[in-house]
Amino acid sequence: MTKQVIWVMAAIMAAIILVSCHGRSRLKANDGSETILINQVGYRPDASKIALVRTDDTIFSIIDVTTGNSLFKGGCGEKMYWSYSGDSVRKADFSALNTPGNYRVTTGDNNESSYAFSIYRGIYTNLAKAVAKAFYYNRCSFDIDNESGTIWARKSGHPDTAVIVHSSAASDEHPEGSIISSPGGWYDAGDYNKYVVNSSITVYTMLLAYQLYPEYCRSLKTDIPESDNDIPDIADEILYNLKWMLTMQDQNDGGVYHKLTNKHFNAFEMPEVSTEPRYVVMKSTAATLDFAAVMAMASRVFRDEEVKELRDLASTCRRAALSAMEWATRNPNVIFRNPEDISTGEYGDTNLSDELFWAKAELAATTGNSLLLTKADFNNVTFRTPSWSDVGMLGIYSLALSENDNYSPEISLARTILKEETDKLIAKYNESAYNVSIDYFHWGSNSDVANQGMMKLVSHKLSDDDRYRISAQADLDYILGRNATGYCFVTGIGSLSPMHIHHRLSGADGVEKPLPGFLVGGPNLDVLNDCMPPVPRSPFPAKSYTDSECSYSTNEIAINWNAPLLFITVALEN
Ligand code: 9MR
Ligand code: 9MR
Repeated sequence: MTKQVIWVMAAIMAAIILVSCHGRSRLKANDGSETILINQVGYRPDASKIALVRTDDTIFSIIDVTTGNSLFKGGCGEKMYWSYSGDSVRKADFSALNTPGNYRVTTGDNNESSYAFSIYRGIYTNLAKAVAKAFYYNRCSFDIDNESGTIWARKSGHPDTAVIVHSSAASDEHPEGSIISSPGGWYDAGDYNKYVVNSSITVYTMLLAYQLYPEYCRSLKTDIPESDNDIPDIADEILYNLKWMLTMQDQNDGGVYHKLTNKHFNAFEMPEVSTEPRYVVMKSTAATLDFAAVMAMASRVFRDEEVKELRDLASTCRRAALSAMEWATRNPNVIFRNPEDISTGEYGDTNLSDELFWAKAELAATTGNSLLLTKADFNNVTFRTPSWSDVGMLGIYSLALSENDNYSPEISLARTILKEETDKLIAKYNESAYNVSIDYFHWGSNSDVANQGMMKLVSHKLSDDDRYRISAQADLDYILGRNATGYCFVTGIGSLSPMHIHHRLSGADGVEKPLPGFLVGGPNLDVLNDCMPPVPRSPFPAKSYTDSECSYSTNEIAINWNAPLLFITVALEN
């Protein structure tokens, strides 16, 4: 036999084996061609449960994975086109099935089958744990030991105890080239730098989860070195970054350095060999206002804790917030731009009205001092789904959730705005073929979905309106696989999840599996040439994703993307 004949026969054999695999009649091509899209983790018994079917079948079944029995049959909804994915889907609603178990969705004569998923109470505990623990894996200046880090144990790097003051950050007390100490905190993303703007929304989001779902957050064990102390693990994790943030404030004037960074993005190497000099760069108004906001929030959340360390920290944070606000009042428009010799992430933002509003709202909610915020402060701010550059809505959350007689009119205005914006999302969700509110796809689109879910859940907390919870569940479903790519977008979770994330720690550690619990940025069309030579990508924004290490615009991970996922996971488990 010639070589070619042997190859052809081997290919036919492989195809036969694949086709005969029980319960999975199609080879999953990992190219967005899955015919049944499903949340690959699963649901609580009382949740709404909807899969999306891409075939023309009008009937679907839910099959018990262990027995092969069909437990539920339903009709698929009407075929609906989604312009963002360029395809049509039908909804398969099996919300009525609430018996705990492990299942698949099948259609037709069971010739199409989804990935497996489960139904039970506590379904999201593993997910919440993984998503929270991802922050631990991204700790800077920290040894990830065998006990907590398992196969991802690694040496510490970037001690950041001798950080150089960049010329852009020079002051009389800290001239260019002088040294400050700023250890700890999380690496921002796939890179090894630390940015105050992005840290702020991240920490706020985690603090809000901790504040709104205290019992669950206190009970969640993430197996970190601090797990045995008397502070809940999520709070310990938050503290790791909060304490770093405090070191980014110049004690002489209250201003906050925008970032702590290498001059340029470094290679995909482990932290301990990544020894280029580190700099603090320029104080900025955005960083200082965001810092003021998150410090005010931290102070409010921790001041009533039993543990004295947390109460003391609350006082420190309050002072830090107030002095930051004073700096920002004196320097209202210091816009950050990368200095010529620095090329790492910019987190540049020219519109600071939302940052100012957020800081005022947090300080008002924390101090109750009636002079800090008026209704006029709401003017000129566009309130919408939050992102690192758009933080006005975070101030709305805090005000809407607070009670203070000094601020009754502002609080009720905040509640109105929150309801209006959430209802807009619900209207979009009701119209959407893919059962989501998202109708824009940018770098980090998955975090926009998660942040929309978070907005719905904050609204649910205030109103108990079940439409909000159901729609937030749909956002989590999207992230966990019910999207146009068919990927569960969280590493280590689900049946098809990213393996080649743009993450220096995962790329350089020699371990095949990426670090678990990270949400990738997700599909968008913002940058199509991050991979060279280019990797083929769909022209449709909701499908334009590639599980390739080079694709920083679709397959990087970031702390501000994980945080809202943690929030919705924790909230939906409650
Ligand atoms: O690794 C960097 C990632 O964290 C950033 O989000 C991204 C965009 O700023 O840039 C990545 O670094 C790339 C750099 O921009 C261009 N040269 C290749 C670098 C690694 O892929
Ligand atoms: O998340 C950021 C995204 O909104 C921007 O479009 C993009 C380009 O400016 O930068 C993203 O943030 C990256 C940061 O600049 C550097 N660390 C990695 C971040 C995630 O890709």
